[in-house]
Amino acid sequence: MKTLGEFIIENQNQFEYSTGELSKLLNAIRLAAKSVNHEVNKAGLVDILGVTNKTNSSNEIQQKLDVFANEAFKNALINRNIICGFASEEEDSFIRVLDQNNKATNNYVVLVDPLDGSSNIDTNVSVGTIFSIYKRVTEKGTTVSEIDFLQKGGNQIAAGYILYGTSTMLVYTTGYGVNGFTLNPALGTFYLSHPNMKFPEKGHIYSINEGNYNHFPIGVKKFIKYCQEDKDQRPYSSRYIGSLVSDFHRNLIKGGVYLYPSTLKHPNGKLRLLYECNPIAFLSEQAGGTASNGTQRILDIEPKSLHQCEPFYCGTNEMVENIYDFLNE
Ligand code: AHM
Ligand code: MG
Repeated sequence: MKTLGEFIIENQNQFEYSTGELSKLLNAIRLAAKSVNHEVNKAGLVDILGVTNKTNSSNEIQQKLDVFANEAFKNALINRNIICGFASEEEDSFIRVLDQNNKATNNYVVLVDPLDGSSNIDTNVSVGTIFSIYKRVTEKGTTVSEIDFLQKGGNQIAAGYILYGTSTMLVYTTGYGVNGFTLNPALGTFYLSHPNMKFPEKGHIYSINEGNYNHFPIGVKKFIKYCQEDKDQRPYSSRYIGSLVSDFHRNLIKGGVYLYPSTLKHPNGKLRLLYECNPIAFLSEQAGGTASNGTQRILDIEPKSLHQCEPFYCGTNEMVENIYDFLNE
């Protein structure tokens, strides 16, 4: 079976800009993923469970593993002189990265959600990391500015996630389909286990935090009732882990849709456009699915701020279209 390292090298000529640079970058992500995986797997044995006394940019309490994962990805990427900028769900602002000559000569900026679904850590439920890579729009050599990060998702060069689940997987796309790699923990090597991942044509699963039902838009309520009807091949199954990466991964393999609409507490939805919606939307489209905020394709949205939220509907084409129709009736 092919390793992730071999796969990256074999496919590096797919990049029109620079070959080696993006490969190095993906290798740094692979390394950070292994380090976070190692730490996540020790949860319960060492003092890594629980919360810190800090909050992140969205005013959410940070878990200790949130902080560890953020540092792991930040260090792996910044110390290797391969990026010119870094932004994270756990940081208030973006970070400018300079080379040894005090210039920003690299081409790419990376955005991460270091530990998605982190409220699940303390109960041994799967969590993930999400990453997204763009080519800078400002001139090479100058320091990066916010516009390098506020690009629409359609500009992504690569995106992916690591799922720390029953097994650990790294799934990514560079715009040429989606490929999944499973970590062999004994060898510390990722192997290509899921080549060319595609959503099944028909989905039978819907994933939503139904506790917020009373506050959902009427179209979402109608969609839920539609899923529950005794008709055709319905009712569909309701499955919600509360970790986007895990819910998306299951829906990608089995066929389904993930919804995070506007709620009372989160009027624009809870998921962050840059760190969560865009990378998952890119993967989704590359796997033959769709991602929308209910009125617009996610990858067409022009971001206005680093931590902007959007309602998120993502999965098989038919199911997302169905939601879109109910919302726009
Ligand atoms: P996080 O990045 O702070 O963990 O938040 C994102 C997570 C998603 O992974 C998950 O789908 C959602 O928040 C769960 O939210 P809720 O508990 O409101 O259902
Ligand atoms: Mg998250």
